[in-house]
Amino acid sequence: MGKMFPELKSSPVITRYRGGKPVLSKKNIPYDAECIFNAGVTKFRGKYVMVFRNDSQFNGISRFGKCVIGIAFSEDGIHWDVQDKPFLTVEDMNDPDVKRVYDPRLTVIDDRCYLCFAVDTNHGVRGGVAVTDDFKTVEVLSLTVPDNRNMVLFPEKVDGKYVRLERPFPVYSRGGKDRFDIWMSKSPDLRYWGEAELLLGVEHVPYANDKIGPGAPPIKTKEGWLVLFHTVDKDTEREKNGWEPKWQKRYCVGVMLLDLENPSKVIGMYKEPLIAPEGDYEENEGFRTNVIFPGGLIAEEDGTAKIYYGLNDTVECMATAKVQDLVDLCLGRL
Ligand code: BMA
Repeated sequence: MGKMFPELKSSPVITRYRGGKPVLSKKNIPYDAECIFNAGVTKFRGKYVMVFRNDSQFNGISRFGKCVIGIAFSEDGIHWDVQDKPFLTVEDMNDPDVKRVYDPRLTVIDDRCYLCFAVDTNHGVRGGVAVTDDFKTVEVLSLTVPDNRNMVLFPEKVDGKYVRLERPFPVYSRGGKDRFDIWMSKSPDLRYWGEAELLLGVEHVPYANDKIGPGAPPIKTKEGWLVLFHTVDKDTEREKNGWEPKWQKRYCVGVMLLDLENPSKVIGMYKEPLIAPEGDYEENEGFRTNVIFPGGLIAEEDGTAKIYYGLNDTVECMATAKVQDLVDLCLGRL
């Protein structure tokens, strides 16, 4: 199992919006909704856009019968106008092999809005890249071979190529256990992906013992690409929690900085969690417990960062920080 990490705390540079209470939850959704979480958020043509995962039709034990990707718009990134209909559903994929679409991420590149999302199929989990200009029609550009997910796109080409972070989960070669890392690959056109290389392994994160994966799409700063990722530590001593019969993982947010010209080079990483689950609401309530799952990072003109995260696979929350503080944490200045 490896090392256990009993106490993990969030960095003091983080402020939880409304003390950690949701910015979006099932009560805001005009259709069948139970758990609203793991959203992707970006700013597109002057408006904030959020695409979120909505699980519904809970079986009372551990599974949901339905999962769609909903959509909401906002003028301020805080108050959300949820659209009447979901943005993307299994039916939209027109592929009988697809069973579920979820965990969307958004990146604007050259005034087009790109979506990365996870696609469960009868033959494994595939990572999708799609594009939209109007949030009504979506064109799927590529789907990975299984098993891969948690993909995020960089907001511009680097050295002439599109870049993404991704998280394959090779169980067979890793002893049948979770032990999954963050990878990077590149593309000339967002359809054909290659030049895959390992970016960050679980062993590089001092407070993870299980798996890590991309979280929010990277943002550009003067000193490097700023990346929020998720980290998992597992402790078999953890009891049943939340609505699930057994849940022994804890998800935190990590932060790292990648070289601007050569993003496969990690130039700094905060050695502790940026955000860790704390307090009763985060540690004991919801479908699962102890899950902070980042999916959106927006840098505002005043130097503030908005960090969007799914909490406990149940609601969507937000925290703020100064972008410079996040960079300074990565570079060991704080
Ligand atoms: C991961 C994914 C996420 C989820 C997380 C915590 O494996 O399924 O969608 O938020 O587990 O349950």
